[in-house]
Amino acid sequence: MDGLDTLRGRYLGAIADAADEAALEAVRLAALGKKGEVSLKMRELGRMSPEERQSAGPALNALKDEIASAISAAKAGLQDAALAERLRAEWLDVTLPPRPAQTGTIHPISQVTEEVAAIFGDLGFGVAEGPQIETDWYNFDALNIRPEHPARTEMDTFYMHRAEGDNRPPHVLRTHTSPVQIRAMQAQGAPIRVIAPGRVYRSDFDQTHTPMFNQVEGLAIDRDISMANLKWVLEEFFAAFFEVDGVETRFRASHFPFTEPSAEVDIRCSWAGGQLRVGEGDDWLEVLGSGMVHPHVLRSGGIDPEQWQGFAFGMGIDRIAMLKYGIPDLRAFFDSDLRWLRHYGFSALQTPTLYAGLGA
Ligand code: 2U9
Repeated sequence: MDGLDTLRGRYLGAIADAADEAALEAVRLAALGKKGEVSLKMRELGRMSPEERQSAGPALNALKDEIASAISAAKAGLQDAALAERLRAEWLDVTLPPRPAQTGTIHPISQVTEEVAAIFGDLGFGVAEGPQIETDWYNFDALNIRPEHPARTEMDTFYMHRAEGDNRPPHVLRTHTSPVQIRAMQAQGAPIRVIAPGRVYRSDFDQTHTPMFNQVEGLAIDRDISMANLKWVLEEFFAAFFEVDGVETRFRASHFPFTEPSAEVDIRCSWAGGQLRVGEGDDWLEVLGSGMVHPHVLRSGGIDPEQWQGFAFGMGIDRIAMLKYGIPDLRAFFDSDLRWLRHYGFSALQTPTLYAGLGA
């Protein structure tokens, strides 16, 4: 059959020149595809005399097989080359020494936040989070803090700038994490047990106050929760946090707009030799504010105070971190001084858990 040698030469050449699998596939279609040149020639066989067909048929079949096997061989060659290139590029020296030891540390505030979450998690509390920029409703009104309350003045609260004509409600940097718990009550309803750790902002700066600090608040609402449950939870918490067998608490009557009755809570301690020991001695350390959630506040969270009641508390994370880890100056928390962080920081590989030790 005429032209078979030409076809053979052209396609075997194209196969040898194909640089990748896509090019090979193009050659296959051009030769052996439905409308490929070899396939069209096969169709011509039908129109030939039996004698012609007898010689052309085997020749065409042989050409078809030769092209097909040349394509397979070229494909295998390309795949081998690709694998060899990958092996060359992804080469790994397993005898290299390990990277130098980690130099970064976990900030004591992050560490203590994790410790607090681990302890309250064990007591059945979830962790809730919320925005740091809040409406004045969530930060104040929902918490029964009236418009004339001094905490709402610009002396104490950072108000977000409002352009003239902006009719949105005033926004503030949250002054406590309580709005998180209002949002949690609205989202989950009762019963509920959550803690809300996070950054809060007050316009205050001196030796013992920074304009941003960290708080953790807790909330437990159920049918018959009382101050007795609060006392037990707090004593469990402080014993676990300070890693001692037991801690006695002392409740002193106080007043907050969001709780009624309210109490400030002290823990028994000793300062013998200038060193704090929690759970022993004759001194008392004020650590916390607390109380039974005010009915108005439950209503703000969409919870019926005729059906549900519960306790809430709040404490400064920075303060309990200073007490536990003997950190003398609050402002050092926010200096980003690497020497300080190396000294007071924690290993990233030691997550606080109750079974492996909190601050180990
Ligand atoms: C809801 C209802 C009530 C949280 C509470 C305190 C008392 C308190 C201070 C401790 C030191 C703030 O960081 S601090 O300056 N907090 O005394 N906080 S009761 O009460 C709530 C919270 C949320 C819905």
